[in-house]
Amino acid sequence: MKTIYKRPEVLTDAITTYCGGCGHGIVNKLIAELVDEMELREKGILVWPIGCSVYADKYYKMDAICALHGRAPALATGIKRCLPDKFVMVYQGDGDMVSEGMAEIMHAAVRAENFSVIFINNAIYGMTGGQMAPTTLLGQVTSTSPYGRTVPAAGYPVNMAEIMANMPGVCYSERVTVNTPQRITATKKALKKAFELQFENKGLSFVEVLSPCPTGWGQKPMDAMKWVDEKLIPIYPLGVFKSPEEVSAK
Ligand SMILES: Cc1ncc(C[n+]2csc(CCOP(=O)(O)OP(=O)(O)O)c2C)c(N)n1
Ligand code: SF4
Repeated sequence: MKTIYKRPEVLTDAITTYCGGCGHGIVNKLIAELVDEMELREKGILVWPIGCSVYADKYYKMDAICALHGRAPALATGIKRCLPDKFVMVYQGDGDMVSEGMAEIMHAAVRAENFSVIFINNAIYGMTGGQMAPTTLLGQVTSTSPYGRTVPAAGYPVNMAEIMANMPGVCYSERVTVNTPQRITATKKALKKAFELQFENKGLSFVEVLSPCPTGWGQKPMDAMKWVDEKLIPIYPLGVFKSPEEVSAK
């Protein structure tokens, strides 16, 4: 009988710690599928963050390391510069990247480091109990903004995909989401492109994924999927903000 679907071979038997309806689980599986399809298992090193993905190194049968808070791009820089033939992927949440480690991602982009970055934007600190993150929306109620985020108290949400697109050292920046089957397919395509560009040595490739966090948002999984459409996408529009075609046309 023809196999039309199977569990990615790179995955271990570990049960993930993600909540039901969490976007991390979907993106983690897309990464596993791409590792299998692109034969990255032997040549890849995955750099994981602090946050709900902190245990992700246990999910893949391949080399991986967990970086301290926000430091994944700095750690990946060392790995990639020492082992330039390796495929290096960085994975970070919004608290980890934009709050704890904004300097690291910005300087990695400034230096045009040649690795791929997946940025999981769920507009909240998931792991530690739903606190406000730099990506939290104005008016969004979190455990540390019980009356909603305001500009005088906490400033504006940060649009990372647009910021990264403006950095000369970044070759590709796209924002995607995983709240429908079609968009999950589009996310896989974006990740594949980011991974492929690394083999062309064009600089940092960046994919932001709007990711539901039903637990942190205090919503049921299906409501969280709808909330992505209703609240997140208007502030964080989907799309390609920079592609190598544009870079070479300049
Ligand atoms: C220096 C330091 N600051 C903060 C924390 C607490 N902490 C651990 S994970 C995390 C944020 C995780 O949020 P995010 O990166 O958005 O990932 P998510 O859990 O939502 O996937 C924080 C604040 C810590 N352990 N150490
Ligand atoms: S708290 Fe949120 S981000 Fe963390 S595993 Fe649960 S749903 Fe996912």
